[in-house]
Amino acid sequence: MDLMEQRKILDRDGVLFLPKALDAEWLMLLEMGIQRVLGDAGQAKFRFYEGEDREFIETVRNFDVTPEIQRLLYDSPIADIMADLIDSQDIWLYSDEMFIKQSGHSGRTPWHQDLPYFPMAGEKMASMWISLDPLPKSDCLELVPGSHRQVMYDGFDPQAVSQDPKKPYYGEDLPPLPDIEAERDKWQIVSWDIEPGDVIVFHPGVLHGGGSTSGGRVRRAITVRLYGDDVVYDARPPSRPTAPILPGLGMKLKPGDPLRHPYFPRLRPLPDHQQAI
Ligand SMILES: O=C(O)CCC(=O)C(=O)O
Repeated sequence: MDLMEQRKILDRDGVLFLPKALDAEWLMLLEMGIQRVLGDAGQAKFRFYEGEDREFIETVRNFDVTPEIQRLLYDSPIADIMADLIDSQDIWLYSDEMFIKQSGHSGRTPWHQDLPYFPMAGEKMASMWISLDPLPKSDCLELVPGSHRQVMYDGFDPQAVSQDPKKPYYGEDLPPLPDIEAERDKWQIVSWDIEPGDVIVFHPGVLHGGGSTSGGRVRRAITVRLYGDDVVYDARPPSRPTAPILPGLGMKLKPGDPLRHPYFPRLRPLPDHQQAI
C-alpha cells in the first residue's frame, strides 16, 4: 500500500496496521528498555486490578528515565513513519506508555479514548502501539475504526477499573463511555494477529481497549504518542490530572497555543544535541 493510501485510511478510520514496520534490532532496544523500567524502583508503576490474578503493570513517560527508549525514539524509523503518515516534518513526543501483561492471565485494558486525558487538539497526532511478543488477535489491541470523528467521551477512572471499568474520570461535561465490552456485536471492532515488528498506528480519539491474555502468554507492549505541527494546547477539566501529569503546563500555555514545552521533546528534525558529531 502506498503512502497516500495509508494516509487516507488513517484519516478515515483513525487506525492503520503496518506489518513488519520495525526491525529486530529496534525491538531488542525496546526489550532492554522494558527490562530497565521493570527493575527501576524509582519509576512509578500503576497496577491495574491490583491484588487480583488479572493484575498488570502500566508505566508512563519511560522516555524520561530510560536511555534505550530515548535511542528508540530518536534513532529508529518510528518518528519518520509518523512524519510521513501525519504529513508533518516536525514531530514531537507527547508521551509513551508501557502495558506489561506477564501473568499469563492478565486482564483487559478497558475501552477508552486517549484524547480526554491529553490536553491537546489538532489533526496531526497519532500513537504507535508496538508489542514485543507475538499475539493472537484475541490478545491484541482492539479498536473501533472511525470513532475519532464521532463523540469524545469521558475517560474511565483507572483507580476504579476492578469495580466499574466505565466509571467516569472527570464526571463533568463529557458523556460517559458506552459499554462496548457488553455489546461487542453492536460495534465494528478491529484487531490483528501480531508478529514482532508489526505495529498499529491510531489516532488518540479512537475508541480502543487492550485484550486480556490467556494460555500463559506474555504481552509486553509500548505505545508512543507523537504529534505534528498543527497541534495546540487544549485545556481539560481541572478536577483531575491529565495523563501523564504535566504540572505547570496550564500556567505556561493557554488554549490554542502551539503545544511547545520542554515536556515534549522534538524528535524530528533530529535536534542538534542528538546528532552524531
Ligand atoms: O495495550 C493495551 O492493553 C492498551 C493500550 C492502550 O490503551 C493505549 O495505548 O492507549
